[in-house]
Parts: sequence; structure tokens; C-alpha cells
Amino acid sequence: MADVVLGAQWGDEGKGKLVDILCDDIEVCARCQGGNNAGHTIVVGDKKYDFHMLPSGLVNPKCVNLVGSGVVVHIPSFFEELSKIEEQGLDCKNRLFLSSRAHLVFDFHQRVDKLREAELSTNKKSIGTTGKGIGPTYATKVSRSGIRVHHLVSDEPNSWNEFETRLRRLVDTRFKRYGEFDFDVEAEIAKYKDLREKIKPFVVDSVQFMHEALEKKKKILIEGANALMLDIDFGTYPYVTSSNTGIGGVLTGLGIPPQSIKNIYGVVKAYTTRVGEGPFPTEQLNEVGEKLQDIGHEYGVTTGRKRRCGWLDLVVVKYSCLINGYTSLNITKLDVLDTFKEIKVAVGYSYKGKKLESFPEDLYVLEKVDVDYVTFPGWNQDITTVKTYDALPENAKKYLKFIEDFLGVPVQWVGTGPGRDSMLEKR
Ligand code: 2SA
Ligand code: GDP
Ligand code: MG
Repeated sequence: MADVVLGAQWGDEGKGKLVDILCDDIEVCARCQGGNNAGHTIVVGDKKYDFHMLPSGLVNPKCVNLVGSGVVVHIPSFFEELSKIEEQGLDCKNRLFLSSRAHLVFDFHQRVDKLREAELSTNKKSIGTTGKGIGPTYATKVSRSGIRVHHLVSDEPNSWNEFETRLRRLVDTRFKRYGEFDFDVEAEIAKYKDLREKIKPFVVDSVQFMHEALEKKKKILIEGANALMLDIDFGTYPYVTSSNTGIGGVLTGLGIPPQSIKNIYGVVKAYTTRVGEGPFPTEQLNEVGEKLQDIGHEYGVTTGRKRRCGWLDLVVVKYSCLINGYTSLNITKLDVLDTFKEIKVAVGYSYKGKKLESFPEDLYVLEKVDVDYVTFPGWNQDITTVKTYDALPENAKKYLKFIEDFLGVPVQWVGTGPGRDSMLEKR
């Protein structure tokens, strides 16, 4: 059976930390979607690891890791990230694998990502992407002109010529669309001739890989990237990423049956953050937002951008629960609220004076909703040293109980600091 960790808001909830803690007991950790737009930080003692495309299970030396078929992979970044964590002391030999069906991100996809953003910015409509070529790669995938890992590594006769032809054709279509931007396709082809040999030992048929792991009853953990509100179908479209970041992406990105999934852990930050553009009803463009940003060190792991901050929005998280069916929750970064005298939580939206019954799909409406808040007294106490859930201040427990009751999903863990030890499990 497999357990799943998913982000319940707009990302950066602290998924990496939970994955790392769970991986203590896990044999296989798999990524199913996204690419190196993700940024999962793991703090172990005085070491800090930043994962982007590789699974966070690599921190546990006994855990085997898979980059699944739903992930889009920029191979130079794959090796860069691998070297970085190996330099930090992680031995990843023979325990990192890449799906042969994963689509490749090329440098031109990254160029196109930026060109498209520049084009949109003339109407003030840019998405605020990470510039990692994620959208353009999923676009080529869906338009059936993408290039997959097996196209690169195949030893079939003529396969290399086919790879070259595909790449030239793809770049040509982008030149036609955006004009001849500075990109040397022949140099890219030469680079991939080397990368082809280097990547081969990592490549597996991931359907077979996952099937065997399930059959051998291995303990599997699936690490979601980004979060539900960035889902291409259910997020705040078009201010989303280009993959299914919800539970659907777990199945389509790994090719496993739904019955193989046991627990679905939703990771919820005790407040809300968002990077990039798009509506954010509980955003606090004032000293509250600045305080959250400052105490929570809310900066993008991949781009270094400041994250926008606001109060916890339970309308968002409830919607996320409906879609992902979380079996339990990890409330993270509760310690960031330690010094707030009052803490607000959004519990409803109204539009033109009428309460909305469901999460609006229309951003025009979402941008204009009035938010109904419930206000809680703070606990004005440092909780980073608290060792058990029961020992949390009463006001903190009331806050957590309200979240649990509102969502109808149990809180299983509470994060009280960035380190591995700063996680309280409710028993
Ligand atoms: P993209 O690059 O096409 O996926 O961008 C589309 C939108 O998705 C958002 N997005 C993210 N939001 C939060 N965290 C992400 N990862 C990094 C992190 C972000 C960073 O962990 O901090 O470093 O800036 C992430 N990746 C994509 C993005 O902001 C766009 O709104
Ligand atoms: P992810 O993308 O969901 O894995 O989250 P990120 O790694 O992008 O951002 C979460 C940040 O918060 C990281 O810097 C974590 O080290 C940190 N973090 C995680 N949990 C906690 C917590 O409970 N308290 C505090 N103070 N920091 C945390
Ligand atoms: Mg992140």
C-alpha cells in the first residue's frame, strides 16, 4: 500500500519535512508530478537540504526513490541537484530512479516560459511562474509533440536520429511562435549526446517498478509537489501550475491503481502563503502579512521570491479536503503564530451580500468576495520547546480543534519548528 502527502493550500506548507519524517519507516518514495519548480526544505540537525525535482526520501539512506512518469525532468538540473545533495553527504547510489515515460524539459522550454511571461506582462496578466519551463513542457506533452526519457535513451536503430529530428522540429515550432530567440539547437543536441549515457543507469519502467514494490508489500510514500490550489483543473486557473497537484496526479503520474492508496495526508500551514500572481482572499497587505512573512521566513526555495502571506483560509482547505479526501492533516508552522495577540481564520465567503455555498471557480468573483472571519485569542507563548501535543497552550489547542471540527478531518501532527524533532503527533 502507498501513503500520499499533498499540499492543501498554495504550496510551501512544509510537505518536505513530513515526507522526511515519514520516510524513516518507508522503503520507496516517489514523486508523481511537477518538476524542479518545487522546493521542499528539510532540516536535519545543522544540515538543510533543498529538494526541487528529486524525492525527499533520499535523506533516508535506506529509502529507494523514484521520479515518476508524471514529472517533467530537466536532466542538467537533475544532475545538479543530485551532486549538491551528494556533496552534502547523502549517498544516492543505486537508490534513485527515473521513469522512462517522464517528459523532458529542455532549455528552450525555460526560455519559452520567460517569453510567455513577458508577453502576458504587457497586459499585467503574468502568472508569476518559476521560469523552470514547467508549463511549456506540459504543453508539448499534451499537444503530443513532447520528448520522453525513452526517446533519449533508446538503443533501437535510428532512435538517436529520431530524437534529433523531434528536438529540431519542436524548437522550430517555438521559433515560429515567438520569433527566433537566441537558442542553439545543435549545441543542445551535442549536450544531450553526453547526458544520454549519463542518465541511462537511472532509467526504469516505472509502471513495473511501482507494481513490483506494491506486490512485494513495500512501504511506499508518494510525495506531492506544489498544492491543490495550484492544480491545473481545480486550482485558481489560470494562476496555477500545469500539472494535477491533487490526488488525481498521484494516479496519472505513477500508473498505480486507486485501491493501492491507504492514507492521504494533507499538509496545511497554520496561516496561508502564496508565491506568484493570482487571487488570495485572506492576503494581509499590512503589518500582519509582513510579520508572518518575517517570522515564517517566507521566501521561495527555488526562486527566492518573497511569499505573499495572510490568515488561514478554511474555505480553501475545506475545498481541498473535498477533492483530495485527506485521511488526516499535518498543521505546520504553528510556532509562527506564537506572538500574535489575535489570530483570524476565514470560514466563509460572501459575494454581493450573499453567502457562497461553494468555492468560486470564477476568479472575477473570487477577487471580490467578502471574507467572514472568526477571531481567536493568541497563546503568547513560545511553543518551539513544547514536547507533546497535550502540553500545547490551551489557546493553541482550541485553534487546532476548531480547524479539525470545521474540516471534519483529524489533525495527526503539528509542526512547531523547521527541524525533524519539531513535530508533535496527536495520539
Ligand atoms: P510554474 O513555474 O509554471 O509551476 O508556476 C506556476 C504557478 O505555480 C506556482 N508555484 C509554486 N508555488 C509555491 N511554491 C513553489 N515552489 C517554490 C518554493 C517556489 C519558489 O518551494 O518556494 O521558489 O518561488 C511553486 N512552484 C510553482 C508559481 O508561483 C506560479 O504561481
Ligand atoms: P514544501 O514545499 O511544502 O515542502 O515547503 P517549503 O520547504 O517550500 O517551505 C516550508 C518551510 O517551512 C521550510 O523552510 C521548512 O523548513 C519550514 N518549516 C516546515 N515546518 C515548519 C514548522 O512547523 N515551523 C517552522 N517554523 N518552520 C517549518
Ligand atoms: Mg516549497
